[in-house]
Amino acid sequence: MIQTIFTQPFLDQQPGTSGLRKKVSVFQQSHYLENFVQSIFDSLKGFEGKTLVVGGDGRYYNRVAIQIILKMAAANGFGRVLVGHDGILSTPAASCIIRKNQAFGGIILSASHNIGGVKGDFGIKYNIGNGGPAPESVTEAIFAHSQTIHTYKILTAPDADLSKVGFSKLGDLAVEVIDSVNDYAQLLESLFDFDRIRELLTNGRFRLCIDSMHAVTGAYAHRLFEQRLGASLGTVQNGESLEDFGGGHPDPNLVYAHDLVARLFGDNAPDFGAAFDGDGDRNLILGRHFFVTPSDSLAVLAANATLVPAYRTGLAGIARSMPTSQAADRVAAHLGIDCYETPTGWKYFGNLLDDGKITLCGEESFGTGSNHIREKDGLWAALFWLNILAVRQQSIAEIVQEHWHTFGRNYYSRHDYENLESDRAHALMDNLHGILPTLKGKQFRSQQVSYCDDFTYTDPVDGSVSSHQGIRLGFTNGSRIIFRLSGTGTQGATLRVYLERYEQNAAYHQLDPQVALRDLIDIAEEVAQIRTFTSRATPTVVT
Ligand code: VG1
Ligand code: CO
Repeated sequence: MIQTIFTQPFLDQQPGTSGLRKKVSVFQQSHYLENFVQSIFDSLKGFEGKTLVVGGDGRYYNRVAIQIILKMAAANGFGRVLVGHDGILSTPAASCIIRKNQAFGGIILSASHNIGGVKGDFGIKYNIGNGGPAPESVTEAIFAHSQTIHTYKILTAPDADLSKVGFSKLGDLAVEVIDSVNDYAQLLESLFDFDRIRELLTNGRFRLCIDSMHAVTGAYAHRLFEQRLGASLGTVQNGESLEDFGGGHPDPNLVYAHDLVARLFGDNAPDFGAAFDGDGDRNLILGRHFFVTPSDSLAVLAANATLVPAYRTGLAGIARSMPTSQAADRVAAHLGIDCYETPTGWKYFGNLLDDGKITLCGEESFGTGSNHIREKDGLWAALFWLNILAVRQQSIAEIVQEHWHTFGRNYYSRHDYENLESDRAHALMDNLHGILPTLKGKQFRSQQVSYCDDFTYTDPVDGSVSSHQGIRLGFTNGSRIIFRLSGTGTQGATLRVYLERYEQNAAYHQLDPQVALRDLIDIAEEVAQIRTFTSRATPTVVT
């Protein structure tokens, strides 16, 4: 029976950089999830009888949320849902499945790299038919609906059995439980030279280590690396997916991927290491005693793309988010292709990919991807690197250093100040806004300001405008400092300070980025008065 339930709006359901993310306890309030799901459906038109893809990263509350969503999809008139086995789909796999089945859209349950478990975070986002995150126009419509919602529709029925692959019915809704890995693994296999990668991984010399951080990629990594590519059993560590990610923070960076970092920087280290985040869209790439900065990773992949079967004929263009370093721009200039600068968040790449303007894109926040799907893709990035290594037969360090030699090096670092009092973080940003007009032409230490603004993006495909996307300070020598507040946190505010300096002379390429960026770090403090506003002497996370 379809029931119409009366409810009252929650006023805090505004999606952030990537969907709605809140503490599990917030989602557990009665009607909270239902209100948001109904607001999604109410913002869409023409889905009657169509297919919806549903899956999540397996964190706590995933199972409960999926049952609610299925019953609401049934009550609202969807014809079919494709749901991952046990409710599991990595974010890139969900994107792949939406595209492959020409679904109307998908609902992905994840708070990505945020901690999980009963006391952790939960999240939900809607992806459109191209497989990518809904554009701002859609997320704003969802938010608007959530402000006035007074009823939602749900089917009264027993839970669907998601423990077996196969077909069942919920009212008139066809429920198809699909293998979480198959289609996605097949897609990746069609892009890369698996024979060559297999040769590398089984030559008896090359050693790799994959860290799934007890998050969603466990099953995917076992299947791809150990079963399909012949890597030895045990290659994938922390491969068992857990609802609380084993108590860890599934964020693949130098701080939180400490197990992997210890191995790759320890004695007798492997040749290659990769880690992925909670929902499998981020990647960390390490060589023996070598960290590849995500911005450099995008640039190196672009420069070597023709070594990979899927990109053999070259790239249409490249895009990077605004705070991502300009290393990729240099490769684009060299290749004679366009490079686009978008706001932070994968949703802004969708139009460029759909329109064929770009082939590769990436963000400094450990996200890299291509036109094969419409989400960033952690395993894809690791396979891309392995394909390059298999062809070039050099180490990661050699490849990156050669890259710097050819293109120069963009020293880069991001300093995060997490869990600040929201008012103080906003006061810091307001103060920056206030002084923006006075900064142009000013000299700070070795650097002179050539421009300063609050970044506004006009989408070249549909002309939509997104403003207030971060404060940029650009210097005459190409260095940059960017300030913005995170849109994915669930507690207080997080200030992100992005620092970039270009160095062409190969003789200087071996500096520690924190040393190379010293002047800019000091200027950021001087301009934004971070200590005064936040009472913090140092960042919480440096990547
Ligand atoms: C962060 C990153 C951004 C990324 C977003 C979603 O957003 O900076 O680059 O697209 O997370 O990634 P913010 O607003 O906190 O800076 V994920 O893997 O959390 O879906
Ligand atoms: Co993620």
